[in-house]
Amino acid sequence: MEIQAMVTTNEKDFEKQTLLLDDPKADEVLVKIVASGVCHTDATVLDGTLPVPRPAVLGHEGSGIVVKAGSNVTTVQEGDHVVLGFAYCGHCHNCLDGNAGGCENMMPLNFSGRNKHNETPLHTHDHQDVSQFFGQSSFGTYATVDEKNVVKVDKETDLRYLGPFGCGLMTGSGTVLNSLAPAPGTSFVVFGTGAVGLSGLMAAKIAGCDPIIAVDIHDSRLELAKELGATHIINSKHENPAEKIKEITEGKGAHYSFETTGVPEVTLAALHCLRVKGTCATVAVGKRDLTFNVTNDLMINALTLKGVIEGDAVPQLLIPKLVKFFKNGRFPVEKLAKFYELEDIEQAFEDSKNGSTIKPILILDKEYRA
Ligand code: CXF
Repeated sequence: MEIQAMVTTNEKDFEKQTLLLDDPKADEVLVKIVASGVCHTDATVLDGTLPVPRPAVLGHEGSGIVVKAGSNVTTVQEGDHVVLGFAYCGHCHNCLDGNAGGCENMMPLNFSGRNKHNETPLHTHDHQDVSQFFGQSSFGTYATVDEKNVVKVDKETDLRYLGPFGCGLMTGSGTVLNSLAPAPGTSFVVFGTGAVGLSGLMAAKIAGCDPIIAVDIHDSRLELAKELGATHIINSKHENPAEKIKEITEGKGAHYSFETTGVPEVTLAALHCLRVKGTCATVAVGKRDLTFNVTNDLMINALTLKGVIEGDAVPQLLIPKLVKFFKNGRFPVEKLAKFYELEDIEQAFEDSKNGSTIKPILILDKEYRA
């Protein structure tokens, strides 16, 4: 079928084109995309930090409605509302162990441009392959995806807000709920109050952390962090975060820190603010190297520094929980989101980069009504 998509070519970051999309195979689902979040990882593909073969259709925070399900598909049917998650193999050790975020095939399945059949369902009219991204490519009006990429959600919830649950918001909340798994009453610090950091903060509140400390360089974001549950805020332009955090935690330091910026100096601060045996989780994609002394900055305080992908989550387990939290007001994503038309994609990326919008969401189906 023909679809409209924003194509990333060698010449242009985004060009609206008509493409051909393959019908779903037996284990695949055709989804009409309603909306798609814009995530920092899309931008890291544009700047070459995490390359994807071009031409490509980016976008990996899609939400939509099932149009057709392949003959072997059992978890969704035509008309179901779905959030699209990342691609995972389902058969490696980590997938079988309940950690699809740690899928051993994560990079080829999500960044090579091809799916598990080593194919892409996207083509130009002159039969050139177009890379599929994260097994979905949600900057297009329809997507043909593997069944494991779709998570059924209830029909009452406004689908336009749910796409980011498939990546950024799952990464932030899953890192806290699954990976750090803090006990109630433990201290938590988030460095960076973008969509990932704030979803980690909301999850820390759900988990019962206290204190919850947010660190950033923008006062407006810190105010929002307070509204969402931060008990303390620190503008690291004006205060030394590690010293201030020690003060707040009676001289001991925090049990947990969550690093979302990718800035080496910030990562070091996220280690230095911890108490003995504390843990820092990082999810950031950054370009610059970090130099640190393994003995003094890590070992001597028995610290753990761990990288986390996609919140150590199985999307089918975490996303429905997040939707429940969204509906009962404990995960107020609407406070982070701003809607854009697909044609304004460049503006959406620009606003995300300059910090004026925390989570841009592109509307692909203008007719959709919640
Ligand atoms: C990505 C981050 C880089 C590794 C794969 C998963 N997460 C979200 O965009």
